[in-house]
Amino acid sequence: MAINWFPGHMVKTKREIKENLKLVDAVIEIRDARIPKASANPDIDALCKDKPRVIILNKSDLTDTASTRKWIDYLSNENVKTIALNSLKGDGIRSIKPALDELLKEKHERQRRKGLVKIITRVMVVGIPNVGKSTFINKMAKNNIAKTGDRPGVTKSKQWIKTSIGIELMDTPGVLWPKFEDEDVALNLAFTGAIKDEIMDIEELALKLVERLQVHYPENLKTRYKIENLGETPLETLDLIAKKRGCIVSGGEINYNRIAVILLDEFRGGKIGNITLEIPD
Ligand SMILES: Nc1nc2c(ncn2[C@@H]2O[C@H](COP(=O)(O)OP(=O)(O)OP(=O)(O)O)[C@@H](O)[C@H]2O)c(=O)[nH]1
Ligand SMILES: [Mg+2]
Repeated sequence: MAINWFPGHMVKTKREIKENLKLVDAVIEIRDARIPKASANPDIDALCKDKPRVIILNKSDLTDTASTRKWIDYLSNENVKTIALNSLKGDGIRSIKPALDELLKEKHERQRRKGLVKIITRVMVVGIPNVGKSTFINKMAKNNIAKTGDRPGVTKSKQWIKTSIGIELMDTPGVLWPKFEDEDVALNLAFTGAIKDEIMDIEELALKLVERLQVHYPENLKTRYKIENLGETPLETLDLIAKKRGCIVSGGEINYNRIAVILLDEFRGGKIGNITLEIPD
């Protein structure tokens, strides 16, 4: 499936990240726990390689716990701490400060030796569009300062936000790389809402999602749409789902656009169940 992506302001953002890195002690990279690989921007990896980093697997309320645990083990190392989070509810949010303190232990000790009493940790929050950066920041600040929304591209420019626990957070617009080499990566990003629906063929996208779920999570599809036997092909299954949802126009034709919107919406909202689309290599 061709996704014509025009990077536009994303290029500018990349340059800004480089500049902003000079202003911070650490980086919090937010990924989507349903797609920890596809949601890791390779640019961010390279740009942030010299900074202590916390990787947040956000929206972990939408994934299956066993897979998330595997990802935590897989991604963590000496310089990177990985934490699963539900930023909407705040589950896991209390482990952020200890993780940063641990990563910055030596720096903080140096600062204390120099007589600094009040240590402020400045952190840049980065991640692809729509992963929940602003939601996370609001939770940390116990305040809805940063604007959030259920579509990519809500945050337009950087903004500093203070918390009461000595951490200052820089909210940034989501960055996505300009070209998707791997179709699975592009699809995973599209399924979870990191790419604007307007630039995609959502009927085809919905069909691809059915194809994926039919292989890896057939029971979830059956339960959600009350279907006893899924179709032989993804299209047959999509038709069954459409009929169950009454997406039929006069003459018995299926309204594919309507069922595509419903299906993607329900998947993104976790209504089809706890689903992880990628497992560690
Ligand atoms: N289920 C679930 N939804 C979340 C979570 N965190 C954020 N969301 C939702 O994800 C959507 C995007 O959140 P934002 O905080 O605006 O994302 P962002 O990364 O700042 O997006 P941009 O500014 O567009 O790059 C919103 O609808 C949030 O309510 C989470 O942990 N779980
Ligand atoms: Mg935002």
